[in-house]
Parts: sequence; structure tokens; C-alpha cells
Amino acid sequence: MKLGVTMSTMPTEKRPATFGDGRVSRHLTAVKALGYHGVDLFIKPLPEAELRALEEAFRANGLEVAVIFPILLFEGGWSLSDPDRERRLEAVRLYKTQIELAARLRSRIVLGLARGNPLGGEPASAYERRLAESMQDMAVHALARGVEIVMEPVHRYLISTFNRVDQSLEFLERHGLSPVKLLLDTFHMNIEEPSIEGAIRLAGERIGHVHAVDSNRGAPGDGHLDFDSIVAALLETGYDGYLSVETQPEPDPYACAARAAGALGGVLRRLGLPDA
Ligand code: LER
Ligand code: MN
Repeated sequence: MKLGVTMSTMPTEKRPATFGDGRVSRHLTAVKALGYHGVDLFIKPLPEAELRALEEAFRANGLEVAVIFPILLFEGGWSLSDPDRERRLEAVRLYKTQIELAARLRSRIVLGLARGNPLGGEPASAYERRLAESMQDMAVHALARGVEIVMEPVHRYLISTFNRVDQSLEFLERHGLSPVKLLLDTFHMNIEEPSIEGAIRLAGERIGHVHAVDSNRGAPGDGHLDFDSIVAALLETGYDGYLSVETQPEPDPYACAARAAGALGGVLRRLGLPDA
């Protein structure tokens, strides 16, 4: 398994980006030295020169972009399930531009809060039909460009749909969305899942990416989650992707990233995996 850490290409305090000052390139050498293999990037469309400089910084440091979060959609108030057809199609068009960005950065792309909420009082099936239609279009676009969409079950206080793995899998199954994988975030899972390990086993081969976050949005080891047991369950499914740290940067990004790399490295060693 590989270690990842979240960064934002623009200053942010609200998002759980471990490195949220917007100065991604400045931090890459240090996180590589801490043992990280890649970065989860909160990203907005950038001018070509800035994008090229960013690519070069990743290349020079031997780091991958593990996933991108297309925050253009959520921040612009776009929803992939918008009941207004024109607005929904525009949301899909914007998401496709970010799939193209992911293809260029050779990363996966997250589908999170941009899926939107059902209208008050409407049956879940109506909301799901609109979202599924958007996602089928997005999935074809992504597949053609070799990009994996990873859908993140998110806790109920942020969104009212697909809070758990079983709900997400059923939806993907029902609508023939087989190329879409899941992003499992242990912080959300701790709130929503009856058993984190059970949900991991249920997701099985559909796991595309993992956010390794403790119960308090801290680095693994800061809260009460059992990462030995969580990573062992991931291993049982055959998962060999990223464990990405997506934390509040306490007391600062470097200390937090170092603590997380130390804790996850310890877990991998105890499970007999090569040191990450
Ligand atoms: C938000 O809570 C989260 O977990 C991120 O991965 C953004 O979707
Ligand atoms: Mn997450």
C-alpha cells in the first residue's frame, strides 16, 4: 500500500486538507522525505503555466497525484442531481472538464458532495434516477480517458444520501455503474457504519481509494480507531492502493503529516507489509 496526504491548490481552512495554504509545490520535497508516495489534491482549474509548474514539481519529487477533488462543482453550487435539466447538464459538463484534468495528472477523481441532495418530499428513486443518468455519462467519459471515478460515502451531517457503503454499492449496482469505485473514508465510516471492517469487506474489490483519518479528523493514532484492524481488513480484500491522510492539521501540517506517516508505517510493518 502507498501513503498519501491531502493538499489544496488554494488557501483553505474549511476543507480537511492537511496542507491547506495553497502552496502545494513548496511542500512536496518534505512530504516525500516523510515517506509519502502521492498527494490527494483539492484543485480548481488553473492557468496553463501554473498547471505545468505543478506537474513539474510532482515529477521532480517523484510523487503521484493520487486523486483530485473537483471542488469547482461544489463551490459553484452545481449539483449532478439538479432537478433543472439544463443546470444538471452543465454540472456534468463541468465534471467532465475535471475528468480531463485528472487524465492529464494521471489521477483518480472524487465524487463527493457534488452529487447533491434529494428535493424535500420527493421519492429517493427520482433523485437517484437523475444522479444515475449524470453518472452514466460521466463514467463513459472517464473510462475512455483511463480515469477512475471514486464515490465517497459521506456522513449524514454533510449530505443525506449514500452515507454508507451498502447504500452506495446498491445504487451503483442498480444503475449499471460498474466502472465507478468507492472512496472509503474512515472518519465518515466511524460515524455511519455498524462495523468499519465489515463495510470494507462488503466493498471488497470496489475499493478505489481510502482516506485514513482517525475518529476526530486527526492523524491515525490521534483518536480511537483501530488502524491495525482496518488495514488488515483492507488487505483481505486485496486492496493495494493509497492510504491517504485527510486531517485537520494539528498542531501544524508538518507535525501532523509526520505523525500520520509514523503511525501508518507502524501498522504496515506490524502486518508484515513492506514499509511504505
Ligand atoms: C469531506 O468530509 C471529505 O471527506 C473529503 O474527502 C471531501 O469530499
Ligand atoms: Mn474523505
